[in-house]
Amino acid sequence: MTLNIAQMLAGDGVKRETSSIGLFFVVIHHASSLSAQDDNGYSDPYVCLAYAKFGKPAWASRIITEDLDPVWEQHAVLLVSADEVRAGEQLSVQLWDNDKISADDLVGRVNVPITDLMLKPNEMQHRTDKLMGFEDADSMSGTLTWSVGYYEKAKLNPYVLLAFGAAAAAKKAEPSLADLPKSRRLPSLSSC
Ligand SMILES: [Ca+2]
Repeated sequence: MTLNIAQMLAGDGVKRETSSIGLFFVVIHHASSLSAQDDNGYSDPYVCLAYAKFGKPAWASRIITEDLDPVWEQHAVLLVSADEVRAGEQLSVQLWDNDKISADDLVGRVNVPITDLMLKPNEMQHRTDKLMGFEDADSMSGTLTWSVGYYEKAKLNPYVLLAFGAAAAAKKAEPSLADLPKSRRLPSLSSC
């Protein structure tokens, strides 16, 4: 699997991209023993990712029709900003049953505090979680197997910003920079 993180980020707004501190890379593998939400004894499950408290759904998987053990093997990227950390956000992985003529029904969800996921940056964790309902006390049938990793955003090198004429951004990245002698402000690009 080839990942082009820069390309994935390019689809999002520039403002969010610059205020982000990192990203979650999520792979939705499969679910097992889901509850049947339709009269035919099946569900038509799909997965949504969102921040639990304040976020709108940020990503949705494809819908798999009439399947209680669906396999997705789809990946998604969610940006993380300091706002989410300050708010004590949780990453919410929600399974829904698609319905054509009525509102979709919850099949189950997994909520994980993002600070827990940030404890081990830059590596993927493979996990299988029991599904919960809307309330933490509500148990739903089935499990979700997925992987998640927090990847820190690379810090911009202020010397490179200076070399490209972005003095204000360089000063923001490294406030002491303006005090350096001029000869030290123009390094070769090989110092990146
Ligand atoms: Ca359905």
